[in-house]
Amino acid sequence: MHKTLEEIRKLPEGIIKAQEAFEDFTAKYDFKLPPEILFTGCGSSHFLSQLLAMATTHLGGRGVALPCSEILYSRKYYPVGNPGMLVAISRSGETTEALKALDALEVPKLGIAAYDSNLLTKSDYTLLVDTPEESVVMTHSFPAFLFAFQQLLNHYFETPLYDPKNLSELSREVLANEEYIKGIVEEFDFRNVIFLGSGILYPVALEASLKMKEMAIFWSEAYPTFEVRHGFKSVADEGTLVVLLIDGPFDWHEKLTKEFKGQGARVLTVGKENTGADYFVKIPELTLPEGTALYLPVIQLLSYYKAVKRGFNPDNPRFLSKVVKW
Ligand code: F1P
Repeated sequence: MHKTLEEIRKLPEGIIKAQEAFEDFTAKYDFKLPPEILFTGCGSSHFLSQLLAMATTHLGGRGVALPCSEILYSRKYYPVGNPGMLVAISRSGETTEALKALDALEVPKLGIAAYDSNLLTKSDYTLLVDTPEESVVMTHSFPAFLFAFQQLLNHYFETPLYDPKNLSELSREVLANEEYIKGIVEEFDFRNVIFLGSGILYPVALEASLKMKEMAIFWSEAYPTFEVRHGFKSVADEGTLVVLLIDGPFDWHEKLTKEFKGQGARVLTVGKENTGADYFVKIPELTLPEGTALYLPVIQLLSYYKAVKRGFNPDNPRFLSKVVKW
């Protein structure tokens, strides 16, 4: 079996590891999380930085996210302001740009990694989430890092903590859709895919699009949900799969589903209720942002099975390496 599939399936344990990392962190450090935080990372870790920035803003703080390279070379063009902290995310903890980004700003630094690594050595505060992965692409560590930091946010903003056991169990329910997701890929040989998500689900759509490219070497795009109607939808025809990542559906989601079906595209809705789509994967009843981690295995499995269908080895993706150094 591919290592990548094994790693995707480890999410339930990953959530528990994330909780342990959170508890270790709060036991180790006595500090207050500043309300203005700049988040950074590269690739998947950058999309995660966007999620964490949104989760921070949602709780009343101000989260801004930038890719590491933009912090290094072009930060004057962004509303970086005077952050109280830089949070740098890197699964490996060894990505060159992430290490350099830590040196670029004179503010307290918090590093998040899956390994005891240079990123953590360079950070003032370290969140080590014990989710090392054999997959080249980032899999269960992504939602695990997300959950660990969400707990930190809840702790410091004094909002109720999420229940790790519940989320872990619910992630098993989502993973139980594996055969169904495989069936979609087998039944519909789509030739492009568009991922749509709004708010905190938009970075999930971006991560989904990256997963498709990394694992399946397959063209994919991602948009804030309704933005797709403004020109981009022209590419969606009978060869297209539109993946609609939603929380609660409302009439606009149903209208959008109809619109794409009218163009001949097929729609996969991932959320609490179907929108009249061709395919539907149910995400258990958790409000966002708490339930955000539950969408990740769906988009990871979709990309994994598309890679297998196209004859690629997801454990050894073309032109990619596990750690990007320069
Ligand atoms: C960042 C990253 C991954 C990507 C690829 C190369 O790694 O860009 O997001 O999937 O494997 O590295 P990291 O800084 O999170 O270790």
